[in-house]
Amino acid sequence: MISAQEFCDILADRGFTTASGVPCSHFGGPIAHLSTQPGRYVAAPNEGNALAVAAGAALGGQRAYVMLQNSGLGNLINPLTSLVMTYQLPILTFASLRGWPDPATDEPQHAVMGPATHSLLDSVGTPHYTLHAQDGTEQFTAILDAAEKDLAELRAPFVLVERGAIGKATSHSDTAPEGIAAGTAIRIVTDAAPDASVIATTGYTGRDAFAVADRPGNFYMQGSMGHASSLGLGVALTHPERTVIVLDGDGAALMHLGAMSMIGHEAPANLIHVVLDNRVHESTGGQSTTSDTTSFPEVALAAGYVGAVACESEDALRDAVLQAQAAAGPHLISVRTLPRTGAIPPRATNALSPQAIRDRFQQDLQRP
Ligand SMILES: Cc1ncc(C[n+]2csc(CCOP(=O)(O)OP(=O)(O)O)c2C)c(N)n1
Repeated sequence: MISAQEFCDILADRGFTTASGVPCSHFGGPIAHLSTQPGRYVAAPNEGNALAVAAGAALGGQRAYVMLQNSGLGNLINPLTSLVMTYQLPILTFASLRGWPDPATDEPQHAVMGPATHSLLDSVGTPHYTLHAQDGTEQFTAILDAAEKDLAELRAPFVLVERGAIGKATSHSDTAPEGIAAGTAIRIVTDAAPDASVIATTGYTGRDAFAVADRPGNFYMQGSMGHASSLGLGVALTHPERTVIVLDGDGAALMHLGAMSMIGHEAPANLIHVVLDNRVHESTGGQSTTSDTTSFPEVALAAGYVGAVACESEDALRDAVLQAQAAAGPHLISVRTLPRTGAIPPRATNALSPQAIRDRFQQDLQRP
């Protein structure tokens, strides 16, 4: 293992002074380390944006690198192939290896991408190296030496990073957290809408929802970060008689913010989009999102939602959910939530297979 500081310093010594990315817990250390120094890390909403930021930096004459979870390769493959490889921009990318080498030791949402990561990069013809958990600075330096040759040939090498290959660093925030506990907020929403179908975004939100308010009408969306509201739209359009609630995270909502324009345009009267805004990617270690400078209610109203409110208290949240059910939507409810404390509850897929989650959700939709 190399430490987070070593990772960043070795890259900085080679002229890679800035980075962009979307968090994976594998990169929690470097992101926390870089985030303490202004201008060294651009927190991107999705992996394609991160790569394009690095491409822009390369155009501007700077060396930047990208960090992402391999589940985000889908977001990145378009700008990789059509921008970076087409214009031959030398970018260095670090991708984690969730679901690899043995997908059975990881969560089900990584089972397809884990074993496919190396061959996916092979299929687009971009070079890649693997940083193993036991590797030290010597191996890391050798990998970077090889990657430098690719960069000199205007290629875009990837370094695939095993779990535990890079050390952790503690992230800290100067601002005191405020808001409602996430589990409490979820319970308030589901209690106020007992007949609703509920779609919970990936990460801790789905775990909390499973712990505090499991019911057959809940769909726990592990993976597909940022697509909970689009899935909710599809369900809402198919079942206009049913209230559909999306429990989103700020990081996830920002990842595919364009979904809000689609929802505003389609205007499903029965959709309530709840954003649990804790200002961080808590599920991957608490890296900041950019939600402190984005107002979800204002975005929603500008995108065509019928109603949008920010709730500061438990009573306000309860009232907002009741009112949203009484009037045609789509509605957005934004709630400031606190960082979780104590043990995080287990994932729904510890108890239910993805297929069981699908089947009971579909059966529940048939309920009169
Ligand atoms: C495409 C993609 N990129 C990255 C991840 C890794 N990931 C899982 S949960 C998560 C954070 C989600 O943040 P947010 O929506 O704010 O919810 P919170 O964790 O704060 O509850 C991230 C980055 C992922 N699952 N998918």
